[in-house]
Amino acid sequence: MDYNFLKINTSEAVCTLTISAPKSLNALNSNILKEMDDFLTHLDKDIRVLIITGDGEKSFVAGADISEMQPLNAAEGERFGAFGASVFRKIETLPIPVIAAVNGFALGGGCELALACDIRIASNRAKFGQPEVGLGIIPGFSGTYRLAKIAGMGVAKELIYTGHAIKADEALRIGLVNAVCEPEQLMKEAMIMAKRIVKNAPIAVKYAKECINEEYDLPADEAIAFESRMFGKCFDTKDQKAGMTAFLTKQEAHFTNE
Ligand code: CO8
Repeated sequence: MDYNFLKINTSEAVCTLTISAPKSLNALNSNILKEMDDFLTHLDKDIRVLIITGDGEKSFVAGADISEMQPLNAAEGERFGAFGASVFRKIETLPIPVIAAVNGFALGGGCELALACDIRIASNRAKFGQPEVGLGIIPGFSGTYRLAKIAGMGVAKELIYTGHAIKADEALRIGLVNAVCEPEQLMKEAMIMAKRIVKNAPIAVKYAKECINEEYDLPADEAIAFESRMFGKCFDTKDQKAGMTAFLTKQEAHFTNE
């Protein structure tokens, strides 16, 4: 599929996906969501970290496209929401870490996109918010679910009921983002984080993501048992032997993703 709204750049196993619809501040319409879905479905197996960002200096993603949503009826609204949610779920369950590099407005669906990523790094110009109730709707790309998980129920209720947007430093304070930096440093910081991940054993990173995602909703005993099973599976990999042998022989580990 040819992409009209996505720019893709891969370097040293790190892929950067830039959402590009500058006229609408990268608002997500169904064509962009379809392109993202296709991109995620066909992501090259050699990619070890995905960075998602928005084109331009002003906006990460300014939400779902309001002009496309305005005429929808209930069934169409549900379909649009469910499709966007399924694309974001693909991001959340991708077998590699995904970093959101939030360069500007992350509002509505844009905030929800960032929430679906594993790690969020923001420029100090970024703004986060869920303004949906001011438009007569609620967050529809799983924001009511993930915002409460990531920032806590009290924060989620405040942000969603008020529609108030917060700056990056406040997002950092409430745990919505992992780090804040100068705008010029954003992609560099995201790349530093990505490379820290890439140097580790890929299967172990994949299992760690699966554990953290799966265990969150499980009762303690089931979560601990799940981790034990995944921990055991690591010993079936060549990379476990390579990593531990390298440590014991005081050499650098070379992982082969096996
Ligand atoms: N949708 C469509 N167009 C948009 C959007 C958007 N979300 N955001 C900005 N644009 C367009 C503007 O209409 C404008 O277009 P034009 O130049 O043709 O008038 C252009 O982008 C530039 O925007 P502004 O002139 O408004 O730029 P400002 O710097 O003055 O303001 C803001 C920037 C604050 C980001 C402002 O544009 C804004 O408030 N945008 C809307 C933000 C918003 O409400 N987002 C939430 C949308 S709802 C949502 O995301 C729900 C997700 C779940 C969907 C479930 C499906 C059913």
